[in-house]
Amino acid sequence: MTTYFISDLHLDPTRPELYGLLDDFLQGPGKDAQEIYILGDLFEVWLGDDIGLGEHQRAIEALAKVSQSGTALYFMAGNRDFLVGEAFAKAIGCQLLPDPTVITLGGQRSLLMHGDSLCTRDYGHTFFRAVTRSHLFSRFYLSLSQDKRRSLGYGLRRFTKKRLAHKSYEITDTVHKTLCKKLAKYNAAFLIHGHTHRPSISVFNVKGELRQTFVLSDWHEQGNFLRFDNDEFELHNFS
Ligand SMILES: [Mn+2]
Repeated sequence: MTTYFISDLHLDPTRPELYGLLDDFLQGPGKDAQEIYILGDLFEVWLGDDIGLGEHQRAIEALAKVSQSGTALYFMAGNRDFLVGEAFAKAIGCQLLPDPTVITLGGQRSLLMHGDSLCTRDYGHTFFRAVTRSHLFSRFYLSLSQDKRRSLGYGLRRFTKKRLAHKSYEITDTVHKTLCKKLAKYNAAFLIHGHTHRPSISVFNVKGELRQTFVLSDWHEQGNFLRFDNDEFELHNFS
């Protein structure tokens, strides 16, 4: 079984080259994928399926083609596209996954997350996450007109971008203690996540057992993926 993990493409209609990079991945390095896990922030912003499916049509069609050809697609939402819904899942032919999700890789329990919930030093985001990830919030937001959702959504993005520029490296990074707690709680050998845009592979000891963490990169001039096959992980950039 050849499995790929990608995240943080931040697809944005004002940056068409990113859609090109997704096409390159699906027709290039990801061509032999039997499974593709998308671990959040596939889109820079998702304002509801009715808006998003139109705005990101190019990516929707590319992903639908892949699932139609027999590759299993899985999608976990990130902090920018958490309003992805059933219409999106149907359009690309994927299964929506909760955050976190445990899967088995080479017989080992593997924890998949977007990663923002590991940044527990970022109180601002932790609060924002708690408020916006409630059913009440999404019901309210999705009941607004498309125009209202656009102005609120883009306004919020401008606000969070400005805030992020003032946050320190430590605040926006994952917290080691939180990470260890999660690995222990889910009894997982591996943790795979994105969000921080700080690609790395690290090994450490949690309660006497070695655990391994894989952090995916965001996509800009280059794309990035983690590949698992024959009990081996490879973290790669491509362009
Ligand atoms: Mn994120």
